Amino acid sequence: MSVIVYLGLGSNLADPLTQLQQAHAAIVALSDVSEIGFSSFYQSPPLGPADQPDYVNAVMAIATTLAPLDLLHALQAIEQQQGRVRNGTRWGARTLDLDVLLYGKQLINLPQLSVPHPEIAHRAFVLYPLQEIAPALQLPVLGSLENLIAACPLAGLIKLT
Ligand code: ROI
Repeated sequence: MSVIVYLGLGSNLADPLTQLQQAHAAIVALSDVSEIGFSSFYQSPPLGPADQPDYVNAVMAIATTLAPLDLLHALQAIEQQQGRVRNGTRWGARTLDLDVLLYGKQLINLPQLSVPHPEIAHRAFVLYPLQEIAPALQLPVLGSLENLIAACPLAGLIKLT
């Protein structure tokens, strides 16, 4: 059985737009994953510590038969391939961040993985790209994307052309 999964992509180092384009290609190339949609690219100031470059973000929809942790591990391998260093700095700059935002209607609470992503409701750089590819989306527990967007200011988010 395949499940519809939404992924968040983000980067603010080493040519962020290229990082996301490469990550997009690497995700498409995963076995047991097929692409359903990919948003525009968006730029935004860093949420959290301000002493780092602006981010580029996008959201992708896939259909997959991978179990949640198998998908997470595949995404972490792509992060590693693209030179991500996990140096323990929380909320620091990164070459590539791949997040499982939603996994069907499932609620997942594991040490390695919380779905829906715990911060999703407060992140313009996730909600607005998501709206582009899934405007009628209903999120488990959190309700309609439309209502989440209405309560989430753009916070400097701009769509890149
Ligand atoms: N800020 C923005 N704008 N975009 C991100 O992807 C992002 N990712 C993060 C933190 C550091 C919270 N800030 C971010 O992990």
